[in-house]
Amino acid sequence: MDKHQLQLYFIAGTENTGEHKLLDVLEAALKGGVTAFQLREKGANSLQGEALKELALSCQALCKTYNVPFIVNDDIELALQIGADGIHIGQEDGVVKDVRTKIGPDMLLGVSADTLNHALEASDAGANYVGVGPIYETKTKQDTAPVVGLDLINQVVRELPGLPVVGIGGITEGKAGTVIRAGASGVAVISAITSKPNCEEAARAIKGRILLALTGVEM
Ligand code: FQP
Ligand code: MG
Repeated sequence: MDKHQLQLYFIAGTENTGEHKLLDVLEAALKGGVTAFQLREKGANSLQGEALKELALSCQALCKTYNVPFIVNDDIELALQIGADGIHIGQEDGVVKDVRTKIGPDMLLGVSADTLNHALEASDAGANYVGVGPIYETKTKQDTAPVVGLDLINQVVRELPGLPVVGIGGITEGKAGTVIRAGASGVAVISAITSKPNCEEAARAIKGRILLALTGVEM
């Protein structure tokens, strides 16, 4: 995949924004320059079945108008059913090689890695990128592994130079540049966008930090 598509990877579901607001927040984030979107519908009140499929189709259509890949979290069947651009799975969501077989060669496959070994395995099994984290403490997700920090990004980039890495977990506008300088191709955020009153400006500000760090000018 083109690693530039991972520069600012926005993740959200209705628990992060409220059901009626998700599409508004997504559109604002897209206007602000996010380069990928992952629909992560989780939590006690999460949409299921037809309602989830309709939401996914709306998000997909919106992403398409901005030419941004639409990626589904966890739900391989849904991703296949609607022809999503990609699927993201964690270590507990399936065997990476089996998922690759199921989705075929063309759909993007992202895999969470909280060790170097996870990243090596994911790469071997046909992952297009790995999500490495949590880089910092986060309150958005409850069941996170201990913080892995920037060292793991460094390590993965060194050992697997061809595999794009996305940093995730507790990344704010102020920290985005540091994550990029550690070698990540991009950063993934939820609350750094959804918790802000102006999501478009929040996205634009983070994107600015990322682009600056990628040019190396500020170093
Ligand atoms: N990295 C990324 C990405 N997206 C994610 N959703 C995760 C990591 C976490 O399965 P997982 O994946 O450990 O937890 P959950 O399914 O609750 O999100 F790289 F895409 F930013
Ligand atoms: Mg998962």
